[in-house]
Amino acid sequence: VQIEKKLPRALAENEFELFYQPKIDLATHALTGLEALIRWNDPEHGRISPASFIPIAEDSGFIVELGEWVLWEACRTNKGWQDTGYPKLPVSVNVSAVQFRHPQFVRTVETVLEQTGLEPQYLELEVTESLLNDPVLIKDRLDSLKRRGISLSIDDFGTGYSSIYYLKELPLQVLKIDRTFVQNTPTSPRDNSLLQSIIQLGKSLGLTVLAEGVETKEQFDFLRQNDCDQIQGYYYSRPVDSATMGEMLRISM
Ligand code: G
Ligand code: G
Ligand code: MN
Ligand code: NA
Repeated sequence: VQIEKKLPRALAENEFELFYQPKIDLATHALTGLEALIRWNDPEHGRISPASFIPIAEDSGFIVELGEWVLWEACRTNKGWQDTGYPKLPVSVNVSAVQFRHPQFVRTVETVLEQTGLEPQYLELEVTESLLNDPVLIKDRLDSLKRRGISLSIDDFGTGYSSIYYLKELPLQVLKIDRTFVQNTPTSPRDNSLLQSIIQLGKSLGLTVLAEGVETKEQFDFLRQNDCDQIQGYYYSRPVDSATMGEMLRISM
């Protein structure tokens, strides 16, 4: 109740900020993209994790407005980096199911791209498996985003409930393996073979496979040896603020 009431004012007062975490190609070690992750700088309590306020914003419906702000901010910032002359990379934005189901969602995405001037291939949307249980609505919407050139990822893969049928039928490009499947590799043989199977599943479906939560060199090497395409995780970089991200882009040239 407390947080729910504070969210709209926090947005008006500019208390939200986007951090960015790089995605890395396993074969070349090159930067392949950035994930935008929201942070709340509360003047009273300091930095509050999205894990504690996103579910509240989803319940109250405020996520629609907050999610729109995230889209604007991520696209505007990415366009700014491109205009500075930094390498052009896609930025990915997490989209909650409530936000994705909103009738104006596709229109909002189009408006943001038009107004910021960011080309659609530089925006990627991350949706979770829970969304896939509404296949009719979802397929239409994913199709129209795909037609516009926006890339779509399935986030936290393995933690929700997904039907292989929908993974096959829906226009998705990237499968992001949840970090719980990575954390015990390569020391747990059981987890190793599970992770190998998920990578193979993703590849069989023609998807780019990214492993989340990679923290060690051993995990990195294991994933590379097992055909995973990309990683994200503390091993390469924590999520960083936009100034730090800009600096990482600059030195990557
Ligand atoms: O960044 P972090 O480690 O703390 O993220 C915690 C959770 O919050 C993750 O599940 C992440 O997907 C989610 N999250 C972060 N930023 C956003 C956002 O902009 N929109 C939505 N819907 N979820 C986000
Ligand atoms: O749900 P989603 O995958 O969007 O959320 C990403 C979350 O994972 C963010 O909270 C981010 O801070 C966190 N994260 C990113 N890299 C690592 C990592 O290497 N280890 C752990 N434990 N968390 C990570
Ligand atoms: Mn994500
Ligand atoms: Na995830």
